Amino acid sequence: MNLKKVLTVAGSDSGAGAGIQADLKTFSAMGVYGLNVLTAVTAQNTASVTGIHVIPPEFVAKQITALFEDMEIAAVKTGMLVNVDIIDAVCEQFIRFKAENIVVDPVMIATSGDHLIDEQVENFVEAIRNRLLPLAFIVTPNIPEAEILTGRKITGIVDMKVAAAELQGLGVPNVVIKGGHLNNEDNLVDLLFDGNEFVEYIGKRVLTQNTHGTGCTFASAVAAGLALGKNIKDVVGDAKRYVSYAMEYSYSIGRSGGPLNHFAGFGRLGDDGE
Ligand code: PXL
Repeated sequence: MNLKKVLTVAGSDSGAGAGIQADLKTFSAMGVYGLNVLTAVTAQNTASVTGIHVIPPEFVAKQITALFEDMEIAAVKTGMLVNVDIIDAVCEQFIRFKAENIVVDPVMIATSGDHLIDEQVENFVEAIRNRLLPLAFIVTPNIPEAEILTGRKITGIVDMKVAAAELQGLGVPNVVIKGGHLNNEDNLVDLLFDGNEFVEYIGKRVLTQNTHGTGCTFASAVAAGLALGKNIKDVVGDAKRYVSYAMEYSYSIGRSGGPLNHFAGFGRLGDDGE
């Protein structure tokens, strides 16, 4: 059977809009088999994160080991990694099992503004830059994350290119910076740098407050595309279109930003987001 297996190493969102839940829905929608390793369980709804229960790093490693010992994994996505000890444990297992097609979503702050790391930011950033990124195939920061990772202010496409080139210099072959947080126009630009050229993906801004889980969904769609053997330029374009469509038909549930409709376009499930 040629079913591709894709692993997410991330946190659980009890509201099921982001984290592991968004990742598994994305994998299912894209026709790959999703595996999941939990780093943390969050108590959260559409409005805020009210608690984080961290999984011990040894147990994160144990989950990864159980999966790689059993099957071939075509791509891996990392999301909420919480602290440096978990980053180290995850890197160690990725090296041990020669994990391929690693997609790093450098999650630090939730859409709601709540912190998802339990660590000094400088130490966390140092571990992502120097230990995780050299193992990765692509990193997918949004503007605030790219600013934290590079220490540079990003106000437009020129700054995005400088930041992307700097991150690529850390040893990750591909960098995509998502431009959604530059809220100056109707159109927004995501930028891919593959070490040779910059590719700009221009999309229409989807006017919705239901953006919970967009970053997780984008990175998971990238991982699924890589697992299916597509080239990186197509993978990024497809992931962007997938997220936009899921936002267009998103669900207005809860009192704040609702979740995406990961199955928009799948017949009745995607009717109207009601
Ligand atoms: O979008 C970042 C993110 C990642 N992981 C978990 C989250 C969120 C945002 O809410 O809850 C578990």
